[in-house]
Amino acid sequence: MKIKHFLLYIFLLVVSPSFAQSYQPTDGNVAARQQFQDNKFGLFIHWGLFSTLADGEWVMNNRHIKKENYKRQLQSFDPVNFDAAKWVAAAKSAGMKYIVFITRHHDGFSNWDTHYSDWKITNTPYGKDVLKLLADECKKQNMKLGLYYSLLDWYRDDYPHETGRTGQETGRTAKSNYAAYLQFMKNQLTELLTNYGEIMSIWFDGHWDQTNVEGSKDMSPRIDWKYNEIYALIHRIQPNCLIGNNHHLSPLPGEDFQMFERDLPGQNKSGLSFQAASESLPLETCETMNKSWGYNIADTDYKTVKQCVQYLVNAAGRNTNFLLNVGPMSDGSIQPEFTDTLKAIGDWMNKYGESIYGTRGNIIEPQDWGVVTEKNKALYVHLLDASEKDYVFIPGIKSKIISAKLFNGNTPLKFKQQAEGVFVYIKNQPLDNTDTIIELNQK
Ligand code: FHN
Repeated sequence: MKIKHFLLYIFLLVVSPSFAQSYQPTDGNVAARQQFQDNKFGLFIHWGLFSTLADGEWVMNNRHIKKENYKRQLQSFDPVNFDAAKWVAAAKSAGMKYIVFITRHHDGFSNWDTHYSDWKITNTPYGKDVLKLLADECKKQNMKLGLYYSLLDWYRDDYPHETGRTGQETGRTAKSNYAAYLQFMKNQLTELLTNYGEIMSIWFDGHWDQTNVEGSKDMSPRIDWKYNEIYALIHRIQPNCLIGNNHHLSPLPGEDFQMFERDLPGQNKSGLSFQAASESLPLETCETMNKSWGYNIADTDYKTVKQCVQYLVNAAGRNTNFLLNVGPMSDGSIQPEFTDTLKAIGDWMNKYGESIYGTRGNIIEPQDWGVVTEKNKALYVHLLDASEKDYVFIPGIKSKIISAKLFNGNTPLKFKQQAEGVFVYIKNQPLDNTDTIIELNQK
């Protein structure tokens, strides 16, 4: 570790605890966390100027495009088929209760009419403030709205690009100035939290640009992001707004929820999730419907409805929300492969949502056969493995079980409760290939 980084790390260690002690979420914030957990399921929308190149949201970095050249896409971004009502309806059709929208991704392009940059949607031929249109529509359709905001910027000179892991080839030569960049972010966040109504969450991303790769021994940041100032500003303007930061680390002081990317808590398939799950904060995991976040014309590796539903159930069983992504096309429409899947998930949620919404997970450890969720007196045993069995054994249930039935059709099931757990007998019962739900009622 360089001496400069070491000193910064020590500084953060000293400063953070005092900040941790000073942040007390308001009652409204605590209630918002619970509401967030009850809602369980949201739509992530990766969309912006990058969508015009149809090669994912990292296209500027991956194709080594200089900002002077990338800038030309401003002329090409004319999302004439953008219809906020359709986006919100797509989320509703899946049974989703919230949307998290990219306000500004790593290419630095702002999807709203910011006063602090010309690099924005209102300077395209389209000219409209899509965030305003989306926020109004969410309000109308009773859909919560969270805002993704990239801390990392491949476009601005004042972002500390010299120490960044990415964005090294966008042609920036001027020296960075974090104080100026921080002020810019504060100004933008103030706009976002002042002009667009109630904001459910600010979803930060990009911290990892200023650390070693995930899993390294030294994960200290190369800059002091001054999160204490950023987070305090957000909570001052909207105390109920939930702050989450996709830094791929354990939660930092001042954060209200923890997110995982392409992993359920406890897994690390993505190589990004070395951090343990918080035991006190709400959890969320996000995943793509194909392999890309932003629109990618060549990516047809679509997940099945079953995969998406099982991911949602697996997340709920781990007390975790699921944020499922779509990357709309540059014309503003969402491709039918995505809307069809959303609708099919919604059909499943219409039948079985009772065992997901408002539940809590981590009742027992995830098992080979699936997971358990709980609401009031009901335990929902989600049997995700449809291979023939005579019984399911649910370990570690301490409460007294008074009845067991198949959720679908209400067929009563025989069961036996012992000190080590509950056996539910399912021989010859119809098993669902996606999720067979057994409802246990507790005394
Ligand atoms: O670099 C981003 C990526 O484009 C996408 O936004 C995901 C969503 O979780 N987060 C970052 C990678 O960790």
